[in-house]
Order: sequence, then structure tokens, then C-alpha cells
Amino acid sequence: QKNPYALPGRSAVVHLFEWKFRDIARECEEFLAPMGYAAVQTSPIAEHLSQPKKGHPWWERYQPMSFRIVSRSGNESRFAEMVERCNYVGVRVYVDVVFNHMTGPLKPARSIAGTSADGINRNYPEVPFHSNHFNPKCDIHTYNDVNQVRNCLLSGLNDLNQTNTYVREKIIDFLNRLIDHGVAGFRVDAAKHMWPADLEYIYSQVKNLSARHGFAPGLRPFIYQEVIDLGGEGVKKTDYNAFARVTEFKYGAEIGNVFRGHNAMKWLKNFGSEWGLLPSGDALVFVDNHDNQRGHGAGGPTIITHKEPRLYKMAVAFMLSWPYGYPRVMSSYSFNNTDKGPPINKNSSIKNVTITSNGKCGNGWVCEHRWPAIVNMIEFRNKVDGTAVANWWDNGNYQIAYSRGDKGFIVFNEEMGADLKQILKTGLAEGSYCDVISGKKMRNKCTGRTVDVGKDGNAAITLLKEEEGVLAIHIGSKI
Ligand code: LAG
Ligand code: CA
Repeated sequence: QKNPYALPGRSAVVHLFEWKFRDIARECEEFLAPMGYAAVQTSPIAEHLSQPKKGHPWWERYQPMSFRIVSRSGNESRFAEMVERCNYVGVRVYVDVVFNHMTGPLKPARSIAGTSADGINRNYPEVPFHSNHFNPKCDIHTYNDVNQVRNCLLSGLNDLNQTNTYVREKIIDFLNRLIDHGVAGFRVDAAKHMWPADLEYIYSQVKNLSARHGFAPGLRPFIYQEVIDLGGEGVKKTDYNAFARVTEFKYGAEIGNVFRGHNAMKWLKNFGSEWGLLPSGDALVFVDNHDNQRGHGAGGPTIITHKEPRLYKMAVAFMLSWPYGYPRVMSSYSFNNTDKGPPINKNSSIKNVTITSNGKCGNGWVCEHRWPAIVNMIEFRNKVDGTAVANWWDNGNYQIAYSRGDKGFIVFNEEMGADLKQILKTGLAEGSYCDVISGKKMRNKCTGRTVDVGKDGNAAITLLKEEEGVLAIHIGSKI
């Protein structure tokens, strides 16, 4: 099912990568709900491999040991409490679910909860799964062969056979348990490596969303499937979008290309399915994700991350201002190598996300979703909801502007070494508006630059090369 169940006036899911359930619950109440975010995506919550000698790399959570709910983010009762508290303030919870595979070939493999499994002979007693529940061992030599991609081992991980009735039952039970706890949906990890027919069957057998948690009768879970398709492979994103959403990896790759100056911004005018992207209603979009921000998965070097803040704010502002797909905002911790896990205490537990007096995060958490320019663009998206792109302007190269109907207006300047000075049609009613990138409207004053829109809807816009590369105003920022 493709509807994300965002409450009216809310949008976007934020991936609180590796956050503990307690911190997520607090964030739902104190920030996400009041600021207009629609949902959170958690890291995988099922019992997973523990690799203390490797310093607990983030990817240990992508090696399940069972479908019990226990992870570095917390146990089942903490999980239940989080979902309860987020739902209570109208923030949906989507869980990252991993069921293409179990662990790699480790003997013994030890879990975060202290149980063990035999990854060489494929014995997972906590489920239990045995070797006959897995596909025969083979490596993926070519991504042209869909049989290899779906039936062989992804990164050496023991590959579950989702065509097997018992395996299907275990997966369905797991998803049903999450629904009983009140989740609204799932991010399906490694969907590309599973057969569409198996997935469709599994989804069809899962319960309706929980009435006890306030969902209307008959609602099917929201599902977005991780399928990395940048073109040229056997498995296609279009194998999956008939029955649920798909992560559109081409989106962030193309955005990276444009904002890095390899493709003129003027072409963004028809960004969407005309670029070979999925139909808007089938796509889950993002500038970067937890994989490609550290060189895992696809996207390559064009992906833009929080490590380049000026560029990142522009790219995310574009995503949130553009009516295509369901957007996901990444929220990271800082890292300097591709395996590094989240910030930890001396006893190896994940550090709390602390919030400083100016609303920033401490303890090594980056919290892009709290950056003023980003959260202000969430408000922009919510205010312009339902309008189309209008008043497009470009200079034929790397300066563009457009409105969203008569509700919001945004300008980008990425022209190498050049200022932008133009009289532009904003689509907005006469008045003074606060730019939500350089500042914010507070007690009817603007803490950043203001834009004066005349009777004719025009405004004199200046964006100097040394300033932010984006400016945005909307009906809610009128002063
Ligand atoms: C995905 N796509 O379908 C993600 O894009 C990918 O990043 C996930 O791998 C994968 N699904 C499995 O959920 C991540 C890391 C890998 C890691 C894997 C399992 O990107 O690097 O593999 O999770 O933890 C690790 C080691 C490998 C090793 C493997 C098995 O990095 O070197 O072969 O474990 O022992
Ligand atoms: Ca598989």
C-alpha cells in the first residue's frame, strides 16, 4: 500500500538512524509533531548480530539472528512505548525490516541479546531456521542475472527462501507483531534480492493496521521497498512498484549531479517521471541515505550529505519544495570511516541524543532534521501542499526560481562565481515575507532577510554568491 498515512498538514519521514527508542519517543513529542514531520523510520529492530571486536559497526543490525524485538535501540517494551508515544502525537512509525537474509557465515554468531547461532551450518535456534529454509549457497557474480540477484548471497549473507511456506509464516508473524504494536508501515530492506511475487504474497497476508492505536478499520500497512536501480541491471524498480512504493535511488544521484554542477539547474523544470523516475505516487525519495552517505549501496560520489552543509541545504530545500514523491530526511551521526557505528558510552551502549539550548544535537549526533533551513522547509512543504509548480524562471543555466501556486516561492543560485539579481514573479500576495533559509519569522519579525512582494506579485531578489544558495518564502512566513 502506497499511502504514508501522514496527518493533514504534515509531511516527510525522518530516518533517525541508530537512535534509541527512548530518544525517538521524546523527539516525536518535542520536535517532530510540533514542527510538522509526518513520520519516523527506525533502524532494524530485530535481534541482530553483535560485533564488539569490530566496535559495533552500524551494519551489524542488517544481520538478523531472530525476529525477537531486541536491538541496540532497546527491547520490546521500550519499542512498544515509543510507538505508543509517537502515535499519540500523530507521528507515524515505519520500521526498517530485514528478511532477505540472516547473518553471514559466522560460527558461533552471537547476538546483541546474548543468544548464539551457527551461520556456517545455518542454524538459527531462536526462530528457529535451519539450512532447509535457505537458498543454496552461491555468490552473485553478475547483476544481469535476476536469479543470482534474488537467490544467491548478498554480501555473503545467508539467503532466506521466501517461497518456502514456513519462512513466509515467520516473516508474516514478525510483521504482524509490529502492527500489533501500532506501526504504520515498513521499509523493506534488500527487496531487490527477493522475488516480487513472494513479497506481494507476504504483504497480502499481513494484518490491517491496529485499531487499538487509532487507525481506521481496513487500513493496509504503508510499504516502501529498497530496490537500488540506477539502470542497466536485470532487476528493475518497475518489478516492484505495482503493489507498494519503491526507494527511488535515481533521485539523489540526479540531484547530486545537478547541484554539483554537472547538469544545469534549468533542466529541473520537469524533474520527475520525465527523467526516468517512477510515477510520483510510487516513489520514496531522498538526497542521501544511511548507505550511500558512507559509500555503501549505490549512488556513488555524486551523493550530497551533511558533510557539505551549504550544498546539502540547497539539495534538501529542492526536495522539500518540489512536488514529487514522498520525501525522507536523513538524520545522521558524525563518522569518519564507513563502518563506524553510532556514538557510544564506555559500556558500548548507544549515547543519548542530547539537545543543546539552541536546539542543536550533542554527543556526536548531526540531526540534519533539526537544521533550521531543513525544518523550515518542512513547514514550507506543509503550507504549499496541494499546489502545482508555477512561475518558473531560469537564467538558462544555474539560476532558477519557481512558486508553488500562490503559497510559496523559492530561488536557487548556483551560477559559478555569479550573483543573482532579478525582478521575479513570486505568485504571492503583496506583503513582506521572511526568508526561511537565512532566518525565521519570530513574533512577527524576521531574523533573516526579508523579501518585499509588490501589488503585481513581483519582488526584487538578490542572492549573492557568498550567501546561501537558496532563498524561500511562503504564506506562513508573511510578516
Ligand atoms: C542492502 N541492500 O539491499 C543495503 O544497501 C546494504 O548496505 C546492506 O548491507 C544490505 N542490504 C544487507 O542488509 C549492509 C552493509 C554491508 C554489511 C551488511 C551486513 O552495507 O557492508 O556487510 O549490511 O551487515 C557486512 C560486511 C561484509 C560481509 C558481510 C557478511 O561489510 O564485508 O561480507 O557483513 O559477513
Ligand atoms: Ca534473496
